[in-house]
Amino acid sequence: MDSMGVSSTDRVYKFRALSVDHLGELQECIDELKRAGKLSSHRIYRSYLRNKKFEVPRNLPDAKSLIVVAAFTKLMLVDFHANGRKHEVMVPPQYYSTGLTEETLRNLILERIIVEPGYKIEEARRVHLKLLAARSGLGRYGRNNLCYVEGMGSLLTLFAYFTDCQLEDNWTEMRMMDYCKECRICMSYCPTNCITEENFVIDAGKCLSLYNEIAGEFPRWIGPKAHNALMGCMKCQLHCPANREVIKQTGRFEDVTEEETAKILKGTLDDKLLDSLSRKLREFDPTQSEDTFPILTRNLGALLNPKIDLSK
Ligand code: B12
Repeated sequence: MDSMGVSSTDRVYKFRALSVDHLGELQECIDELKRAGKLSSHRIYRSYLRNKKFEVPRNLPDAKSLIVVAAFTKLMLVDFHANGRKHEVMVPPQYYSTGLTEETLRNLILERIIVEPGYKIEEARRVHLKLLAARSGLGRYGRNNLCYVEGMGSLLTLFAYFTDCQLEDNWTEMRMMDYCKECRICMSYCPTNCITEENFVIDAGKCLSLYNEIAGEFPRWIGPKAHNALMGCMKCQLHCPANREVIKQTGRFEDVTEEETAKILKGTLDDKLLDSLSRKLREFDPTQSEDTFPILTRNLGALLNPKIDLSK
């Protein structure tokens, strides 16, 4: 399988396959790090990892290969109007809908990657995706622990599928990008110092994204200047030399009006606002329900409150 890129009219994907014979080795990579005390013991982080396991799925017991797919996903910007000014805010890949449906992905894999009819596929929801991408040669780790794919930088979404089709096995040594050998830019920009020299694995318990993706108050040790995106964090990716080209493709959402911004900051939600934000921010999670809207209020407040006077 040497042609690893697939593009449709408006999307770019890259993929690689691995034999399921490596599932044991893949799991051992994670278990070894756990035993060596290299993974943060933070409760929320551990809860994300708890349901992950490299194993053949029950409903596809004769799976032979795993296909890992990277879909290029742009950084987006949006202007929030407040107090007569525009405040530009980043919406990183991962936090808005690109419109890529499960059906589109399945069809892409069956028709463009497997091609021969009659094979089954099953989404691998419980695997560590970056490790799969790195060990299949699809991508390489950056010092910031993210996966970089040629032509996409780190701006991508990973997916994986099991199949009963035997595809070429691309098992590869795990490597860090050459770029990172002498570079420490991501370390110097990380607002919470979670990228260190001592441990290649980031200290996930300190990563801003761990806190701003979910409800609740921010811990006090996260300073007001740490916040930089509507959700997640862009600091370790934005200034990365390996992202220089792909950052140029940054897109823009429709502006959020003065009236809408004020409602978000006050936490007053109505159907009209939910509808409008869901459309403008392309289904950004906290615009999806009353339960998650307070996350938007908190995150936008952290970004704008130091800059605007809410009493006006
Ligand atoms: C848990 C999780 C988080 C946690 C923990 C992050 C983390 N680094 O583990 C939190 C909430 C903090 C988080 C944040 C983010 N996440 Co997240 N997250 C995940 C999730 C669910 C699991 C990740 C995981 O397995 N972690 C466990 C660790 C141990 O795995 P690892 O980081 O790959 O570590 C390996 C390397 O360190 C390597 N290693 C160890 N030593 C050495 C030494 C050398 C030299 C080398 C080369 C390698 C190496 O071995 C480790 C294990 O094999 C995945 C989805 C999935 N199902 O995989 C998304 C995922 C990793 N997240 C993603 C994204 C986009 C993000 C954010 C950028 C979002 C944002 N804008 O804020 C940040 C980035 C933070 C960062 N710098 O890593 C994308 C990554 C895309 C990419 N380009 O890599 C994923 C794959 C989701 C997706 N479907 O696309 N995330």
